[in-house]
Amino acid sequence: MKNITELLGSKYPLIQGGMANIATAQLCAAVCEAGGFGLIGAGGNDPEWVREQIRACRAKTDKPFGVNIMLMSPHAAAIAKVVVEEHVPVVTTGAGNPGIYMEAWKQAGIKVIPVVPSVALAQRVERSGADAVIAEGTESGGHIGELTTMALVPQVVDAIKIPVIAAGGIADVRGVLAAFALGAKGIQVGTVLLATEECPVHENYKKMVVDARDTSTVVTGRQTGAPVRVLKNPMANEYLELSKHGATLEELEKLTLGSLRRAVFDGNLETGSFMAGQIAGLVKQVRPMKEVLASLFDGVQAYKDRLEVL
Ligand code: TUI
Repeated sequence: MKNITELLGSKYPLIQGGMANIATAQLCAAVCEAGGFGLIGAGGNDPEWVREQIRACRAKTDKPFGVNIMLMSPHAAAIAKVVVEEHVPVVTTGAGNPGIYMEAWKQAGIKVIPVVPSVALAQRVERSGADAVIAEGTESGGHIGELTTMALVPQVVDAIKIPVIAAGGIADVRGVLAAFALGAKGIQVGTVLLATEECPVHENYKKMVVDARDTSTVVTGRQTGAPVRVLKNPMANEYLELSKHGATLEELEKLTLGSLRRAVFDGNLETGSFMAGQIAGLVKQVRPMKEVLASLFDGVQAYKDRLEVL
């Protein structure tokens, strides 16, 4: 079996999360230059924005990088064409089943790595030709599934033959080792990348992550069928309060409209949705990207040797 660094063409077996509105050419190139595998996160943006970001990233790095397609986006089908036209080598997908695009992507030689929240979807995407999967636990930030990383990863590993990349709750050497102990061949991270000098979010977003504790995240949108993990703030509290009192879908959607952009671009602490994972409490300072990625992998062997196993 090909290992993940060969599949991706990166130094480390680390893939960057999709991170809508955050994973621009700037973040993607910084991840690649630091030895990880970066992505342009299409999020809810239109296809031409994605094309521009791909081209902007190519001007910043000669390393390979991919595109993450959020399948709930109304632009998903058009972006699925852009990645073929722009000869993007790797596509990751989130928030749905990429089945209908697989044939075109495989024909174009694109490596496809869907995010899966369950064994059933992992098996389905393996059958339709996926090259690997990202098993993402509910600890993650943003749109999430039900299962924890600890429960999901080994069950997916046992159910399929293609490599599994673990995601959700990983922010240091211990998380990396745990992922590999569960049978993963690589990791995907998001939250730990928010607290990097290169990450193009408002300073308030970085401060929210650095100041977070273990219990600082909540899940909004459980009732609407699109659960999203965010850092607690007045916006999240109001959302939860409204949904507890039987607010309609429309009222809830009105509240969240544009809230991710308000967090990322304006740093609006009251009305922004600051998506982040449960591991935010472990992230204590803003550091250069190279330092963050090196800190995830450089001490792995030493930590493994010190592990007391039973
Ligand atoms: O997609 C993510 N994380 C995201 S997407 C996003 S943008 C957004 N904003 C507001 C509401 C909704 C989305 C922010 N964060 N992670 C990957 C992920 N995929 N998590 C869960 C899933 C998933 C869920 C169900 C993947 C497939 C799936 O399949 C259902 C099916 O069709 O079988």
